[in-house]
Parts: sequence; C-alpha cells; structure tokens
Amino acid sequence: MQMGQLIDGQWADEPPTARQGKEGQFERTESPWRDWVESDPTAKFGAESGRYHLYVNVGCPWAYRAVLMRNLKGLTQVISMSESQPGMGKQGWTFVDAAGGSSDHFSGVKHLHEVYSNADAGFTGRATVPVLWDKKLNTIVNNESADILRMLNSDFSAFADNPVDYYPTEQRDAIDAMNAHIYDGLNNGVYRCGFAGSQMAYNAAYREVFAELDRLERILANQRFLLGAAITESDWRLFSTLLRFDLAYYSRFRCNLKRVVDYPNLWAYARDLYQQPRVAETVDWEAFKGIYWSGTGIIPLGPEDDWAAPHGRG
Ligand SMILES: N[C@@H](CCC(=O)N[C@@H](CS)C(=O)NCC(=O)O)C(=O)O
Repeated sequence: MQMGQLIDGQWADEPPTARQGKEGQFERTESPWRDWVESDPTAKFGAESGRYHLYVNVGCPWAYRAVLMRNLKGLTQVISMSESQPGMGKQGWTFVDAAGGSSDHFSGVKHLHEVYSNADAGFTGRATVPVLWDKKLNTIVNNESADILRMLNSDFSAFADNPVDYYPTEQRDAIDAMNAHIYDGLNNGVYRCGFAGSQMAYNAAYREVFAELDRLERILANQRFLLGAAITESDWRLFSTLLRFDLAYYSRFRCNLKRVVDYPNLWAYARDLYQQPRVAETVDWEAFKGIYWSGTGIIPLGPEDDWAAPHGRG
C-alpha cells in the first residue's frame, strides 16, 4: 500500500513522519481537523440540509462508521457523499470513473489530497478518510470519524428521519468508557497487529485483540447489546470492526487465533446488528476486501459467512 502524504500542500510519495515507536509499535496520527457542526443554525458550522459533504472509502472501518450512521439516521438526502476507489493509488485515495474523469460529482477532485489542499494550501499531513466538508465556507470541518459519527447522531437531529439517539445523555459515560476499551483492544488493536514493525509489538497487540474479543464475548452472553437492551454508538463502532475481522484482520493483519464466527455470542450479535433496518445496504463486501487486499493484486474469494442467518437474540 502506498502511504504518501501532503507536505506544504504538495503530494509526496514517501511519508517523512514515521508511525512507529521505538519498539516497532504502530502509532496512529491524531486527526488534525476537529471543528464541530452544531445544531444551532447560527453557529459557524450550523447544521443545514445540503451544506455538508462526506468523502469516504467504504472499505475503511473509520469512514464506514460515518457512512453507516448517515444511513441509519436517514441523512442521505441531507449530507452528500463521494466514495473513493477501494485501493490506494500512488497519490492516495482516488475518485476516478471508468472514462478516467473524476467520480466525485460534487467538487470534481480526482484525489483526496486535493480536498485537503483546497482547505489549506499549505497543509502537511496525511489525507485520510473520512472528511466532512463544508460547502458554504469551503473548508474541512472535521476528519475524525469518532467526531463525525457523533455529529451525525446528535447534531443533525432536526433533519434525521430516525429519532433514535445512539448517544443518550444518561449513558454517555458508559458509552465513552466502552468506546475507549474497544478502540484500544480492537478497532485500533487490529491495526497495531497489522502495522506492527517488530515481533514484540505484534505479539503484544495480538494478545490484546483476543483479550478484548473474549471480554466482549462474556458481556454479550448476558445482554443483547454492549450496554443493555438498546443499541448505542458503541455497538456500531464495534460492528464496523467485526464486519472486517474474518475477511481481513484474521488473515492479512495476522489476528489469527480465532475468527468472529468462532465466538457464539459475538457472531450472533454481529448478525443481529447486520439485520437491523438500513444496515445491510451499507455493507459492500467487495469494498471491504478491496481496501485490504487490492494492493496484493489478488482478492480472496472467501470467507462465506452467512450474515443473514437467524441470530436468535431477542
Ligand atoms: N482517526 C482517523 C483515522 C482514519 C484513517 O486512518 N483512515 C485511513 C483509511 S482506513 C486512511 O485514510 N489512510 C490514509 C493514510 O494514512 O494515508 C478516523 O477515525 O477518522
């Protein structure tokens, strides 16, 4: 996978900033754009229909959770979206159609990095998905999926046709704590396995991934969802990683002690979430495989897990 980045607004094929610590452990870069869309329409970034645009790669587990929340809340007509090609080109994520033109019908960019340099002509850093773009002020609002997910849930409620709140006030502390656990052990844990630069770093990350899956399996033995009987933001954050586990993390990222299908509660729970309204239509297995495998030249055919099988959890 090519991993270039922008330096002073220009694309450079090699990233000068290492993402590994002294022991070879993968260290994720913080997302630099952290403004917030507010439900108050008079705010700098006020929530409005038609004002914001999302740039995503559906295969990416971080971008995907924004795609999923947009669909769950019924915001597809409110926030427009451009999807990049699954695999990374020499200049990162691309938006190119079959005729070689731009597949981004909103701004006509061919590379995601142009979105970043359009927002800041001197930007230095990685061009990552997802990106939430403001069409009115012509800038990036935010490129951190955890924030975007929360804005889509909470700050666009005036435009959402699904009133379910996945981050209810009384559960916020519990959701934040659960999110932190899942992020370290699993969402980012699989990346710490896959991108480890030393055996020692990989070994440690591998153990943490399976310790976290074991912990979640125990929780889900006693309740339908992570925090009880209702789905919360934590469930959707976990779901994004579970969808990709058997087809990419197990094999390509060497998280190969067990698959999700080997955990009875987790696997039934994952199917339960998959079978919720508006979820299956966001699941694009070829895009999920594409982001992890297209760089190898051959896309695996399996696995053939049956996500539509009855889950028996109710
Ligand atoms: N913390 C960010 C991470 C996003 C991220 O790492 N996206 C990956 C794709 S899965 C990406 O665009 N990587 C491009 C690069 O690092 O050059 C978020 O959650 O939004």
